[in-house]
Amino acid sequence: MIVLTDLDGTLLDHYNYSAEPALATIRKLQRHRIPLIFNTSKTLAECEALSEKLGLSDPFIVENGSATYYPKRRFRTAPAGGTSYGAYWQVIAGLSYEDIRERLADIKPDYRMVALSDCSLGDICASTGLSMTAARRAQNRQFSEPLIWQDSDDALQRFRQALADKGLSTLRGGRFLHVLGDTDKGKALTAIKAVYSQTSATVVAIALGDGDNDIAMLQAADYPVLIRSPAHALPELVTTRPVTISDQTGPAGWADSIKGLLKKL
Ligand code: 2M8
Ligand code: MG
Ligand code: MG
Repeated sequence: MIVLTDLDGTLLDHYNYSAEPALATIRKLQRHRIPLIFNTSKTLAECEALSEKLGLSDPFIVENGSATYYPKRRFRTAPAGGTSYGAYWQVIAGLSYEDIRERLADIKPDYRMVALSDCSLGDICASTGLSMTAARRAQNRQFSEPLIWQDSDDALQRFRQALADKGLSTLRGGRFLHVLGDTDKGKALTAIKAVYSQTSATVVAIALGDGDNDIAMLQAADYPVLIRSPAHALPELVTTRPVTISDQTGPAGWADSIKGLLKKL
């Protein structure tokens, strides 16, 4: 069994980014040697810091499926497509940040939006509730550009088409609209499940998320879990698999849902 989880609004509280209500359940997964894999909009720098804080040593998938980092101390040899990146094997599925910025540059002036990378650190802290250190890690992007969309829904449709013509796609997170290459959290789940399947006979994937950008991951999972949000409605999930919907929001709902599934499976 493997567990893939979104971070903001799922394992972490939407407002204060705390995982506290989930800590005992994280330890339970560790005792059972069940990998806990972040699958998030966040950056490598953000994932590394959180992974260390929570005492984890599992892989993580960053920037909405754009790249997966496998710690070398857990994975002796490179997974398919992996190249050495410091203490990790890096498998890239998306486009580089520079490439995205370049493709976006021609389209951007036609719409009203602000890119995260053009915001001051103070503005990021104010709009997200992140600390200065955390905001710096969020700005350290490799594969995607989060935008604060300020234009109409009609304009958004045209923007999406213009992006598609340039090989870019968009995904909606809790606060930002993310521009990235042709990838998502679902493709990343399928790829990492294949890696685990090389060493285990049956790999079952539980996935937990609260937002639109989690839908592809939840559809690719064996046991999808929708986590309620204090800030927005549940996203619409169409699947034939048994869906768990948390009663509580954020990390408290995360913990209850995992405990329920562990009892059942
Ligand atoms: C952004 O990601 C969240 C994920 O749902 C969002 O779109 O609201 C990213 O910039 C991430 O790196 C950052 O930590 C987060 C902070 O709220 O916002
Ligand atoms: Mg989320
Ligand atoms: Mg997210």
